[in-house]
Formats: sequence, structure tokens, C-alpha cells
Amino acid sequence: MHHRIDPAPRLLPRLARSLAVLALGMAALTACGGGSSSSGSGNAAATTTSEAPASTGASQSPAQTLTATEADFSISLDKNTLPAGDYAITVVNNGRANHDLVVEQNGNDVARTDGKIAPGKSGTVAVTLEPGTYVFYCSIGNHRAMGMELTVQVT
Ligand SMILES: [Cu+2]
Repeated sequence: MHHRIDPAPRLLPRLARSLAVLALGMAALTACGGGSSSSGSGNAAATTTSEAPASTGASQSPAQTLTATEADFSISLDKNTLPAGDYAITVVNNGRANHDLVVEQNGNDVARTDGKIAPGKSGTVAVTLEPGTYVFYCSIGNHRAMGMELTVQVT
């Protein structure tokens, strides 16, 4: 019986000490909290570094180039097959009238040149083409009806 009672009084001081150590540890952690701003900025720097490869991955698909040549009154492209993707379209006006280029999908204009293009000048259109049918046309006057309309298949 005596042997069973003895251990208990020994445990209590040990528990008290453990709690005291825990309290000290908590205090130390709290004190470290003030210095966590420096380690926080370190984490931010690491995050910025890790984002660099991600942005590189996003730019892995550079815009494909396409040239649309316009005349009075026609539109022609320098490519017959257009795989889906981002495009930087150069619009060259070889005509004597002002022209522009509008990209239409399902009856909705999705991209266009920034204003009209004077004779001998060129413009650009940035557009993402999805698989399907598009129409490239000139929106100036009655040019579309006069032939400045081109159906384009994107695959
Ligand atoms: Cu035109």
C-alpha cells in the first residue's frame, strides 16, 4: 500500500515543473511573435520567387502571328489553317480606301482594329480564337457587302 501512495506526491511536483516550462515556452513563443515579421517578409520573398516559374509557364503559349491583307474590296489571309490559340493579327491595307478589321463569332464582334486603317498603313488585332467558325470583315461603309468578308475556320 505504501508503495502505491509514494509515486503520487512525486508526480505532482513534476507536473508543476512541466507546466512552468510550458508557460515559459509560451512566453518565449509570444516574444518570438514580434520577430515573425522578418521571417514573414522572408516567406514573401520566397513566394515571389516561386511565382516566377508560374508566370513563365503562362507565357509558354506566345501569340501566333497572322496577316490579313485588305484591298478594295477583299480580305485575304496568309494562312489556310488556323489552330486555336492567341493571335496577333497584322492588318495591312493595300487598298485606296480606309479599312478596318473586325473579328466576329456567332454574330458577335469579339475583336477589332483600333479604328480605321489608312491606305498603305497597317493595324493590329489581338484575339483568342477557339475552335469554330469566325468571320473577318470590314465594318466601314458598305465594304462588307462589297466583298470584305471572310469566313474563317479555326481548328
Ligand atoms: Cu473596308
